[in-house]
Amino acid sequence: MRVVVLAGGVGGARFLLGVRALLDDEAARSTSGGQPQIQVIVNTGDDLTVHGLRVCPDLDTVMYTLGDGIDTDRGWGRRSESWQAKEELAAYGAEPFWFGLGDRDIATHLIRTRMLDAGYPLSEVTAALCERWHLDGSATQVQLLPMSDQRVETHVVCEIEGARRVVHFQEWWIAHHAQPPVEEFVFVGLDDSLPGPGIVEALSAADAVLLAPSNPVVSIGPILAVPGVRAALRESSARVVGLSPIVDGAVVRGMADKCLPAVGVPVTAQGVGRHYGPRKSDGILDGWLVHESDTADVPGVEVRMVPLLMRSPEATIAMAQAALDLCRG
Ligand code: FO1
Repeated sequence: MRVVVLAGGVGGARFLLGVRALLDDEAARSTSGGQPQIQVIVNTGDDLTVHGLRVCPDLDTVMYTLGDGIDTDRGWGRRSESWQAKEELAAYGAEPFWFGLGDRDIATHLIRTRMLDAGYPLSEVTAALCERWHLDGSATQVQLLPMSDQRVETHVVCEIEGARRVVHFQEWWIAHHAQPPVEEFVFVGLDDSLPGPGIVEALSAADAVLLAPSNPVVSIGPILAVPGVRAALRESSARVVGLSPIVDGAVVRGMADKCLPAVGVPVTAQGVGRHYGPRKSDGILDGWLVHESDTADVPGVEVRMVPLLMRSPEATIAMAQAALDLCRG
């Protein structure tokens, strides 16, 4: 079975652990012997350059999570991390002070930056980095596909201390705690971007396409905005099922509740489902999973209510099961 998952950072990475475990279980029980595959289309709009290093937060969060190197409390960066380099940089007065560069994490950025400078595209850099992390499950092959090899960066037009400013998403999110009211999110470089290698093929060959419970605006949004991705998804012969990131009327983690109003979408499971829209008309969804306590009427989309809190590996596997069941119709 070939499953394509569109994902951002922390929530998407956690969900992928459930998808991989489920496909491993199914492979162990089935006699067909087919090797299940997950291809993750990952948001790169969060990417930024700090201290001369190219950092890809969502790619790294997915890679570290599936490779079991993630710090599970933070949800990002490495377990058993230290911050010596960060402290030394601050002692030199080297900005930005607000970005947490961990000593172990820096090795990833050094290799990525060196390979990018040598002319390797981000997709090949990502494949090289993933070699070390052994993302495959006991039976399931896992491949990370950056949404584009061209740079696309999410910048935020917002008001800071009374002045209209445009800052990188990471600065808005980390330095300003997503507090400045957002006028607009701008995906810089989008017009010159192409779907990353393998993305159109993956969507065309998929047996199921899932939208992880990631931020619809700054994680799933940039992926769908890359010219050609949305069309390829709509043309896929697979059913497309999304999982609501708004659970029990609230955001589980992250800042989707600060992002959705900026694009005029209510912070509800129904609002996000309607924002994605039915594939039968000009949207992208065939199915939409909402939490058991939420209601959602999304015309043209089959809605099911299931537990959507990833409280345990079993709960996450059950979510993946519900999503694939809805894909299988
Ligand atoms: N998030 C923070 O809240 N503070 C940080 O200092 C921080 C540093 C950081 C470094 C590398 C990385 O891969 C992620 C990092 N994050 C940090 C998380 C990141 O901002 C978010 O996970 C995503 O970009 C939003 O989905």
